Amino acid sequence: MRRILLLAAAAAVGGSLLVTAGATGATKGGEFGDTCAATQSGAPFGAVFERSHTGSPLPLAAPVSGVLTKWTAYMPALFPAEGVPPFTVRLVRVLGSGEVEVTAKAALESMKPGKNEFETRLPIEAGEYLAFGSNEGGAIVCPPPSEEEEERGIHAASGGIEMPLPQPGGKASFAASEVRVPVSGVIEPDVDGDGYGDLTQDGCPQGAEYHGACPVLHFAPGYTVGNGSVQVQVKSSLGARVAVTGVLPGLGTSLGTRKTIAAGKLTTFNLAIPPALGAQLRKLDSHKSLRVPLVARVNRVTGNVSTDRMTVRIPGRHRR
Ligand SMILES: [Ca+2]
Repeated sequence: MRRILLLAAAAAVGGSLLVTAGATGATKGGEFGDTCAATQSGAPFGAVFERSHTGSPLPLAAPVSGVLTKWTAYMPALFPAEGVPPFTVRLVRVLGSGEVEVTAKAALESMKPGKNEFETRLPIEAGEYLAFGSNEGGAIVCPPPSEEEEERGIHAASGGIEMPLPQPGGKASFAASEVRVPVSGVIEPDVDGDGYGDLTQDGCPQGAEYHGACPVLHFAPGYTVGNGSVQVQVKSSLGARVAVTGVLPGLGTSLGTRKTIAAGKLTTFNLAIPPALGAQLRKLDSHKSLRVPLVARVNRVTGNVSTDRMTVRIPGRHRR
């Protein structure tokens, strides 16, 4: 007993290290499917998807759009080691009475007894279902509600798809069934729309062009003020399209330029001094200077993750 308690505590600590508070809520919101443990195989379909089940703790259809990042199959505790073909899930959308379209398909996986968890990365739309099956037929399912459960008003509705199962983009007819389907899935948001789940798969959910870390930008501390321009240098941790801009306080005008820079190399940006700024500088005593705040920003990365800031001082040009 003591051993079991210790293991449970270790699992709780491990779990809390892996998920942040925000991720927990989002992951919970994105769980769907049925966690019933399969007890029977050989349902006369290639794949089955569950549409409803009275009192189901989870929604059966995808509750939100995003990326399917994980799917879990709950196999019988006693399960033959051999002779079971690999299984997978297809995402299906019900088109009308008795027809589905397959929108995506995960990799085929070998099943072991009990809980089987698999990572995946499939775009999913709200309302789609997980259809569980193998390429060789003989779906593994949970039994339909018992007579006694039906008397208590518990019903299940599912759709059975016959062989051969369609590939993504294909359509198939389905037959109504009352079996339950032992698979659940986790959906993560994909705000940048790059097909990587923003919580666990996307190192840069602020920009669709980056899936690892977002680029990190740095201004070199020095800069040069010329007659018609200001030169600054910027370095990026990754190749990136970078814009350097400055807003001139009180002038309502801005300076800026953009270029594509290679990873890890200081690159010069030449910021032309606009006429309005030139005019102001000619009125400003040469022993004074104008402070212009600059910001470097990676194109199409939102927020402040891929930005750096510096202020340049541009001396006045009025000599008495
Ligand atoms: Ca993403």
